[in-house]
Amino acid sequence: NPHTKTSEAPSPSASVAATTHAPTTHAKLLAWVDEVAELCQPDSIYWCDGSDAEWAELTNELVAAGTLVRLNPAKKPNSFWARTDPSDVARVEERTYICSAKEKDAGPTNNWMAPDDMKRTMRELYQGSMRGRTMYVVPFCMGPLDNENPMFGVEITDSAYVVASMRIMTRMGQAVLDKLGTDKNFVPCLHSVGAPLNEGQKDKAWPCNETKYISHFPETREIWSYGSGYGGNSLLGKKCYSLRIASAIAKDEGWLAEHMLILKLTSPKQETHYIAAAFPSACGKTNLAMLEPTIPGWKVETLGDDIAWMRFGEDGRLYAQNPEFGMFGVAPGTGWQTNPNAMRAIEQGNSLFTNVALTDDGDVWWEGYSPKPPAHLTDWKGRDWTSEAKEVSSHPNSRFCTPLSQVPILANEFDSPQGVPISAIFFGGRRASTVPLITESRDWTHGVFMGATLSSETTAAAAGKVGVVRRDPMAMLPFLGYDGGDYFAHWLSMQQRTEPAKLPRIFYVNWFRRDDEGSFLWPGFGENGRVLKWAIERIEGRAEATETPIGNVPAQGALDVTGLHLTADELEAALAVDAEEWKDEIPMIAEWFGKFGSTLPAELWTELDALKERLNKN
Ligand code: GTP
Ligand code: SPV
Ligand code: MN
Repeated sequence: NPHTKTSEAPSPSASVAATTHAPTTHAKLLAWVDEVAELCQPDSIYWCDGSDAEWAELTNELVAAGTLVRLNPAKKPNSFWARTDPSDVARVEERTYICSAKEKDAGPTNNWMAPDDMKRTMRELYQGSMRGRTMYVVPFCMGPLDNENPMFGVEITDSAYVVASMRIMTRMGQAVLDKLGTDKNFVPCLHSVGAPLNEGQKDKAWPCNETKYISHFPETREIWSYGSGYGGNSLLGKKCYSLRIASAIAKDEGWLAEHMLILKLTSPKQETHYIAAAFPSACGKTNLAMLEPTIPGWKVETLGDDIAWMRFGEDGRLYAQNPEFGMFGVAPGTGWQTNPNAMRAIEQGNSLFTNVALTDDGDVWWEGYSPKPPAHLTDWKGRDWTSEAKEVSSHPNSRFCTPLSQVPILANEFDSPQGVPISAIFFGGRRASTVPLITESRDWTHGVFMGATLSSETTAAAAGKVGVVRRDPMAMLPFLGYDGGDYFAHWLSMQQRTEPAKLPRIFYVNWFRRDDEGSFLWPGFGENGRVLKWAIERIEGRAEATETPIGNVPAQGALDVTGLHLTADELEAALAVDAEEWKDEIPMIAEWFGKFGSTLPAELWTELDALKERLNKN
């Protein structure tokens, strides 16, 4: 084994001392690593330094273990293909818990268990869970290391796949330990796949456990994850830290941790605006973040594709920063026609591909990668696949994991400790009917109402039924670290934290409205630049809008459709506000708000009443 291990003789019962050869003197960290080693009983402990040599060793080991297959370097250099256990393919919302001291603080949208009960339950599961395995210590930082207050984490995991993924997704390794010094705070993140190995037992290519817990302790800022090796369940810097724990920190400190992309938009006149957008999982964030506008002279640059942390700057504006360092993007649908910039990033290699298909010449493929599939593939379950196959070649939630530095249109400000001032916030979901292409909110409170009532059809990004309409407030339903009513109040409170005129303008979009035949009414992707243009021109007071009961929509002729092959009827259908359809939403929204009881801000009930009144006048 090429690793520097801190213990030589593995024995199932003896724990290994973390302090021996540890590359840090951080007492709290060392004590925690010791405590976890004692509990999980790994064969050895390995401290990750984040070096290229370490990546090479880890990926070699994962190839030897059968977890990864090295792709053809002529196609995807330094890249690998992974197949998960077929049961471990997405986030598990049913098994995700917010363990606040009081149940009411987790709110009606989260699973809850008392912290002590959860810890007792999980300690039993962790007992000896790393036997026969290496315990990796992964120091990481969410956001630039040069931030005034860097947000540190340390993930302990028994999965080398997780370590390799964390190296792409976060700033990770020795530089983080150096910045942590001897006493800086960090969020301890414990992860085990829950598959201990007995003496001589052969490992599986994708070890995991049927029992899964993704647990968060918002008050003590801790994360405990067990049983899954997949994405948001195991890369604990992502959803667990940067959204669930960070949202709780943000509420205490007066900022926002959101499920949002961040992009920079430059007009032909060289005016720049930064836009943040919250869409539920698999509803278009990565694609919008990397957009290539079809309208001449407009340019998009990428800052983030999944998470935005927004804090007030000295000038009273909201500044956003992407805490991540890589993309964990939905593979199906990503192709040269839809998202050429993602393809350019992937082409450079240095990526992990999970649950996509493998071509015979050692490349990856998925539905939408190219117009025609190769004659033969190995599908995500490892079976022979041809276009005659009954099932798709790639799991609908298959993913590419790629460094953001490889995005050719990455904005220079990506690494800026100040972040970027946000001009507009977009909310959006996947709705086949009712919701128009774009609506501008009347004011901040109305915009918060739009976010709080966001609805979307469920996708393959989470285990469970696909295509069911549910409320997903601010696209944060699975990621709220505290009570949703308190979260809405926190959003409303932004008006008291600055001059309201300095807050971003809020819009609501829907790329997914369909016609009677079930086809998308709006072509989407690069054409979404037209919608961004209208929003920015609204902010600058240059575009016309029509008032409707639900907000302002583009006036006739205000949306730039030059060169777009869309009939007047199709455009009208994409933009239409049907009062009858919206009246049907009212009881659903009332039921949704009713769930929150006394923590739902009265302003939101007032907004609902006002909407009802406007619809009835119509
Ligand atoms: P997460 O990573 O799960 O948070 O997803 P995301 O919000 O980043 O979604 P992503 O951009 O990966 O898109 C998900 C799916 O929606 C992909 O299959 C895309 O091809 C598809 N999609 C994205 N934008 C559009 C659009 O404008 N129109 C249509 N019709 N489909 C889109
Ligand atoms: C999402 O589901 O919103 C994702 C993928 O971005 S995961 O990392 O699995 O959460
Ligand atoms: Mn996401």
